[in-house]
Amino acid sequence: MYEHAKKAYAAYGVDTEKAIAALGAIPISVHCWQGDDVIGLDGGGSLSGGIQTTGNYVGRARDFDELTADIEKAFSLMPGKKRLNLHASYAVLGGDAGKVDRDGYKPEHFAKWAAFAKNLGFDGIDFNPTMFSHAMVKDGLTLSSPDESVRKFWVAHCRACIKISEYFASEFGTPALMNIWIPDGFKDVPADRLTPRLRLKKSLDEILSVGYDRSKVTVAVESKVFGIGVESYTVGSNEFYQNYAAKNGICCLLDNGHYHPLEYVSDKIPALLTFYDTVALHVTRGVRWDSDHVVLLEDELKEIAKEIVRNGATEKVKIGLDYFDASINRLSAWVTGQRSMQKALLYALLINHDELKKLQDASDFTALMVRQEEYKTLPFGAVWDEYLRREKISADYLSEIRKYESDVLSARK
Ligand code: RNT
Ligand code: ZN
Repeated sequence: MYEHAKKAYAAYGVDTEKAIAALGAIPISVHCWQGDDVIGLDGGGSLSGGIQTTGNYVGRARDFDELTADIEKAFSLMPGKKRLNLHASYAVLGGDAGKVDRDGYKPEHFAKWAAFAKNLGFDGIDFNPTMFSHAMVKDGLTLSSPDESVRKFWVAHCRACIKISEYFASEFGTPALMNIWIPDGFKDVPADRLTPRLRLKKSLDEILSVGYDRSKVTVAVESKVFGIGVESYTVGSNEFYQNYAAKNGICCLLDNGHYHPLEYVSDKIPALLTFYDTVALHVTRGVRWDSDHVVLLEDELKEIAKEIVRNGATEKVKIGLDYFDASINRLSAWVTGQRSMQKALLYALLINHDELKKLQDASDFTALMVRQEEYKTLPFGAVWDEYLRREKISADYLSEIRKYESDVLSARK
């Protein structure tokens, strides 16, 4: 079947061998937080900050050993190059538990993660300050808080996180992305939309002044349109962060659940690539809202992948995953989402973009439409199966996961 597919694609001027090789080299940063419903290990206990997991499927990972066991199993079923995306709330505090708070976290609190990820051959670790699920989130505010002790606490946390990101970059020899997302906003109509943003700007300035090696750490800022309980105003809006990033030489992170449902993040990628060397993504699937459903091979995901591939931006665009489903087997959720991203990238790599671009420039929109439709029924699945075979990954992950569920997860009650 692969030989047949190879010929079918060759007729379009597409080399399936090149596509397979290119796919294996594109890193995907896989989030650790699908395994435990974004609870973390540092005592937060429950999720807050306008984000939510729903469902109560058996087997949530409750500690470092369970979470790493699940990551090891799930990641073994994911093809391609993988990075681990960690949140600060996954600190392994050991004897420092109860003594050190998030403003004092150090690389040593993440040494176990670095060792674990190295052992499994990950490309690197990306990092995120955790500014939710914590007592110092006051009235829903962090970096934009009018309470100086709150604002300063979170500035210190982010500064600490930059140092931890730098540590990960040094350990792995690959740059780490450090993404800042805050829940700050208001449920109802605010009286002042400017001052909180001025405070957020000041906080970001103070964070970046920590002094760090920009070749090792890429700081990103993630905007959002609204969250649960903060529907009327979000301090870290799209315009706010895009301007901040542009003026300060940092990176924008686009989460495709964070815009109005009629906006497309696929279209925002080339807009940002016009101006930025690096663009970061949180790939998710919003169903009617920012619901963070498991990523599936849908049209918008294919469009996102096309924008990365056809603009030669596989190194510029940092692909990260961000979804959390607690209503189904969490490992299956993890693997399905990661494989969907890989499939979308492969789909995009199996298109003769030069030909399509020429048709566009020649205003031959008739042929352009016909060609694009033809790609949809080419034997994509045969190339995908061949890719999995070469990655030594079984196409069937469901039975592996079911076995893990009965052997390991079902005992977690
Ligand atoms: C929330 C943001 C944020 C989080 C993770 C856990 O709306 O998308 O990225 O989902 O950091
Ligand atoms: Zn996100």
